[in-house]
Amino acid sequence: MSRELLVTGGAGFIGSNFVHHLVARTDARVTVLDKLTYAGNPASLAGMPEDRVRLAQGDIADAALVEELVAPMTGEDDAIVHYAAESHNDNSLSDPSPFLQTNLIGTYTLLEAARRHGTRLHHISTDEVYGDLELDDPERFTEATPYNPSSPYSSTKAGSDLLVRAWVRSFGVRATISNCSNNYGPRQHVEKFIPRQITNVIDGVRPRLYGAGLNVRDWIHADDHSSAVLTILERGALGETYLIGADGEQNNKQVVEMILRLMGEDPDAYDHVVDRPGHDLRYAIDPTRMRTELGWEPAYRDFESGLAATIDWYRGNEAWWRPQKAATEAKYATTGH
Ligand code: NAD
Ligand code: TDX
Repeated sequence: MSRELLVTGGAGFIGSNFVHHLVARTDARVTVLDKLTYAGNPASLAGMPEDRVRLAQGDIADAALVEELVAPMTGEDDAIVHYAAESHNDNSLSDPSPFLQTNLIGTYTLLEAARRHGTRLHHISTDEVYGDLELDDPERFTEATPYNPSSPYSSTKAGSDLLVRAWVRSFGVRATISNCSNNYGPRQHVEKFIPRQITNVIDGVRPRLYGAGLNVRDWIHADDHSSAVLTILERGALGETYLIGADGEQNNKQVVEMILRLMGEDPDAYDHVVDRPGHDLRYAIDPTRMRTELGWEPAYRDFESGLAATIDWYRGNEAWWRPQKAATEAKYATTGH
């Protein structure tokens, strides 16, 4: 019998990418549990076969609903793959409350269901739990780096990781954790840096760079994140944490200039705007463990060509992003970003 997976947050950017990946590479049957907040979009699951993927709209913090979905998952290989989260740092600075509810209480609710039923759980987290690095720091983040989150978003993700670790140790829950660097690719919400700038340029609006733009992010294509998560599900050791990255460090200024150049515009045609409070300077992942212990390798090795393909996707899929664009920019206008 094929494995059953409960993918939380599967109508968001990275969770939906994982569902596409599963359908193409495995015979798994998938239930997506997603609240369909402003960040969730059922159109991201368009084309998925109905006999393999079903969408349950609901909240991961709804214990009765989670119980109903997890109880029948009795196969040894069945698993919860937990992507659902409030995911945007800027939103967490305006209103932290949904971040505490979803990222902490939601994760707790899933852990309790996994504990009751002995279900495997893989928890998706972020490199932001480690805080930030200096630009010239020779060390990158590893599985041993101490937690030091900066924002309401990253502190609630850090808290969710610690809950998973405690449920492993105290209750023997069969769980793994992955902390990934910044993702890019199709179907990312237009609030995030890369799609915001691409869609601004499509609209004839100048890209907006926070502060001096020297902050560094370690970009990985979402397809590579998905292949890494599937690798951990198949070969990861229970109780362990894996860091996922693809050696993709770029500063924000370089990324904006690359977008403008790839879109046929003057690479200097952007504006510096007010910086993000508490803005992390640099993230960088050392992915050695994924490569040496699990034999995983990223497929996208050239950021510029991955970015060009992402630009093509936004050009060709305006119907997917257009409905969110005006409201997103109206929200940014209230903070000067
Ligand atoms: P996203 O905001 O695009 O998607 C999040 C999804 O979760 C949405 O579909 C939303 O409707 C759903 N959701 C929110 N609250 C919910 C709730 N209470 N119950 C059920 N569903 C709910 O986010 P993303 O960028 O796809 O990130 C997915 C995961 O990956 C998050 O856990 C995030 O912390 C992690 N992550 C993201 C990145 C990145 O670069 N975007 C990097 C590393 C890790
Ligand atoms: O308009 C912008 N201009 C700008 O300069 C926006 C939206 C962002 N930025 C900067 C801030 C960051 O240095 O670009 C960088 C990337 O910003 P975001 O896309 O907001 O991502 P970040 O804050 O780095 O967090 C992302 O990566 C880690 C995801 O949103 C998180 O969910 C993930 O955990």
